[in-house]
Amino acid sequence: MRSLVVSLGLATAANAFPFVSNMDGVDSSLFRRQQSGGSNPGGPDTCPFNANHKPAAPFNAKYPYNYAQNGQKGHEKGGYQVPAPGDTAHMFVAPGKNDIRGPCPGLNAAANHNFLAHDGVTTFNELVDAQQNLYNVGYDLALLLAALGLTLTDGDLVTEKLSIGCDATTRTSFNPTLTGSEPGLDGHNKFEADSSLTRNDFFLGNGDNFSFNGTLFKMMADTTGNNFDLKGLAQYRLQRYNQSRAQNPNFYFGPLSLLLYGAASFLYELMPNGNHGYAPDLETISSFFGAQKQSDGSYKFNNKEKIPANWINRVAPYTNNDVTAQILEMYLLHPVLFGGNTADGSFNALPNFGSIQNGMISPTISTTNTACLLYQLSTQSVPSYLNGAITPTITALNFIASKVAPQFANLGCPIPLT
Ligand code: HEM
Ligand SMILES: *[C@@H]1O[C@H](CO)[C@@H](O)[C@H](O)[C@H]1NC(C)=O
Ligand SMILES: *[C@@H]1O[C@H](CO)[C@@H](O)[C@H](O)[C@H]1NC(C)=O
Ligand SMILES: CC(=O)N[C@H]1CO[C@H](CO)[C@@H](O)[C@@H]1O
Repeated sequence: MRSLVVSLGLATAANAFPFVSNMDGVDSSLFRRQQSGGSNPGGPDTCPFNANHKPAAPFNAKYPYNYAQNGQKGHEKGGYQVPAPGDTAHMFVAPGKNDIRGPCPGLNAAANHNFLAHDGVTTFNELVDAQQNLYNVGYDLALLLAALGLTLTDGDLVTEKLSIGCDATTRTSFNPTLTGSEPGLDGHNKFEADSSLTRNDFFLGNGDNFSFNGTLFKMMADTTGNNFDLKGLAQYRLQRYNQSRAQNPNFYFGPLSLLLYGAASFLYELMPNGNHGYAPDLETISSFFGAQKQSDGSYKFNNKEKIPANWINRVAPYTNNDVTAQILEMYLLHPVLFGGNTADGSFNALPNFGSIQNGMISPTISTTNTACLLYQLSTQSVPSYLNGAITPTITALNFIASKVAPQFANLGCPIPLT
């Protein structure tokens, strides 16, 4: 009943990474390092438990936002203030010690404003509604991200529940014995990847790759000149790639890392404030990230990932096509090799995967490949670290087929048969 199979067998490894089978003494401890079970950071033992789970606050007739509810398509018309003046149901409430928060500032802020369940145990429908009502994410992208969240992290495809941070299997799973653990968004190398903007690499953080790191936030602010735009973030992503590749012996930059470019685009596409001329400025970005500047110029996390005051969301919906275009543009400003560091200290390029050929995305990538770029991540076996692959199960493919595929069918993406 697990939504994904992480195959670690050598046969699969040899398939996904032909060079692995030629390597002496493949270190099998590398397999285990990705599991954040038990009392490890992100594991179930230390994951907060809120006995008083309350679902997200839905919109109401007085404060309708984008009219998105029950996972359905809303109006896709932004340009309004969030939270609406007077709407106490979506006021900021800082997370308590029993609330789960994770690696995504966008979802953390949504939970702090009750657009997602405040305890951080959310559902597919809440994710789809919140993205539309709060950020004016287009329906197609809202569906894709929510589906990736559920399937790539072993969220529960029966209850459609997902933890936005650590392992909360006892609350997300319909039957923990059958499903096994559902690690939530903290789960490494599925959705959570190395060389994030403000999170440590899994290996460098002793397994904590989801907490805010103020040194990295400062580096991002400095590199972009406090203006978190496409050019600046492209440069910063290159710096982070270089840094991880040089310092993290277990660095892995696989196809899912494409999502990091997508997330970086959210800073200048989804977070900017209409009352600031939609500039991705320091004040706005600091508020969403909960980054508090100290008197010595450094940054500390204030545990208040918050929609800025008097914030007006974007006018046009941010769609699949929009985010794909930004991912490609940002990557192509500073193209880097996909692949990973290996035990012998060398770097191995990723074998061909979709639009990634010879370890790179070509600037002449075809229109179809472009459109299908993100869809492939949800429907194909994705190389996950050097000796494994994440293979969607039939259940996951069925889930994707019912939720997401209709949006892609007419783009000509290969729809897998289940
Ligand atoms: C269902 C929808 C979403 C899911 C499942 C999701 C999940 C994630 C995950 C797992 C990460 C960590 C990736 C990594 O660093 O390795 C992440 C990062 C990020 N997300 Fe989301 N996200 C969603 C929607 C959003 C939205 C709507 C926004 C913006 C408003 C957003 C903004 C960001 C940003 C800026 C980062 C980068 C943080 C950093 O690297 O420091 N996300 N998201
Ligand atoms: C934050 O990131 C920097 C740069 O990678 C690193 O040196 C530092 O140890 C990290 N801090 C924490 C608290 O993990
Ligand atoms: C990243 O590394 C490449 C190759 O080593 C180098 O050419 C480039 O200058 C580096 N860039 C940054 C921003 O660190
Ligand atoms: C296990 C571990 O190293 N945790 C650290 C990760 O980073 C945060 C800050 O970003 C620290 O507070 C943790 O101690």
